[in-house]
Amino acid sequence: MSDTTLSTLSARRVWDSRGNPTVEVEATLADGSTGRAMAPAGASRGTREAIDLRDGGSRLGGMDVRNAVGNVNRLIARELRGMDASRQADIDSRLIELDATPYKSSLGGNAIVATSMAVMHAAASSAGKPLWRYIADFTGQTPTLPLPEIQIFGGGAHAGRRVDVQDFMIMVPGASSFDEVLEVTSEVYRAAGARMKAKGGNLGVADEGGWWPVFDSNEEALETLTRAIEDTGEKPGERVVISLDIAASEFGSQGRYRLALEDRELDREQMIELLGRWIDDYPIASIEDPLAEDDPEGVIDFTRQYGHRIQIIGDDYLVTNADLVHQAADQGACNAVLVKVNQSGTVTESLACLAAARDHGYRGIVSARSGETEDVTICHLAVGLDAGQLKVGSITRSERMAKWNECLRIGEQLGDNAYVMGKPLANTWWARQQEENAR
Ligand code: 2PG
Ligand code: MG
Repeated sequence: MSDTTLSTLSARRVWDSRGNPTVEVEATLADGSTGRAMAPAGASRGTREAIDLRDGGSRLGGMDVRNAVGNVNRLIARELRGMDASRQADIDSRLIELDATPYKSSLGGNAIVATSMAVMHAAASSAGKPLWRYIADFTGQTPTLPLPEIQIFGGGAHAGRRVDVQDFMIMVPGASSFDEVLEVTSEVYRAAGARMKAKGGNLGVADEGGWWPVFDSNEEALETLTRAIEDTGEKPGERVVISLDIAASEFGSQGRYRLALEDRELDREQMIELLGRWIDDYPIASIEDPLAEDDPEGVIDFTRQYGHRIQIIGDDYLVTNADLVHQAADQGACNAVLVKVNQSGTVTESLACLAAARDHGYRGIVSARSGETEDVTICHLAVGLDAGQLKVGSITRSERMAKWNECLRIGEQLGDNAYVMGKPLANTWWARQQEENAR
């Protein structure tokens, strides 16, 4: 007989993909079921996202999490004990109430998100279901595999600001299976590596496993990526498209954008014009955070001009916040939202964000952080919520591959429902290209 009463919660310090400490939580229920989850950590963070509790001081760059771990082991464990783990919304409300700050800075976003996810894992285990199935059942969604966005070149805050743009990624909406997406991506990654090698110098990788960006301009990276796609025998824009995360808040504010690599400063209009030129010249289907989070005017203007042509994702701009998604929809900013559980801080708030996106016809992209672990919870969320897309970083490094490989396993469990490719990108550059080709 399953008894989903939460009996114990315990946290430990573990380490993430950047060698920084992070929080792992284990939840145990009265029936003996257990669940475990780890907090990821961002480098390019929105100002309105949940704040991780770090100890400060000189050790470990001030990044230690002893206090956050202590908060779980003492306060959170005591306060949540006896609650029903199958009532995720109640668990998360209690966490929010206990923290009582706008950005979860008192108990720590890291302590809270690991707890929220660990409890969900334990409840799924008690129900005898894989997590994706448990999530689909309690949200009423049809589980489907997401379309991956996979990084080929890293940049911005993930590569010592060697180039301004943060993520140069590809999507393979024309693939017929998740496995085919990974195969095509691996070929493009190799081809891009060969091009970098041919330029001379040593090959390195950025934080999320994409090639280290040794370029003289942002556009050279775009050009190289397009050529790398061609090197694999693909016609860019047909089966394979480009997706960018500009992460513009990292180099822009107050409507001004400083491109350090090219040593020039653009105003809002010039920045939009530059992105527009890229959209015209390259097979770009999606752009994330095209303008800074403090530049709603720019984001709205960009969406008005290009929202019918490409997917425009709000990450730092919307910080996985349902209210901000409603507001963006009212104002005509973005047409998609990045969903990072640790940005909102709890599973329930992330679900609310995706529900808000659905209300407005915005697409949802579940996303990892640049500081990651082997935790694969987000794969199950993307599948169970039928989010449509998943962004995890590159196709190297095990904290990334753990997630892509988990999707392959889930795909086998899903059987016929495993096919979702193409659906989330209707109306994009790629879709229009397909229509034109068909004519
Ligand atoms: C982003 C993420 C992942 P970070 O900006 O989308 O690429 O980066 O986790 O550093 O915020
Ligand atoms: Mg981003």
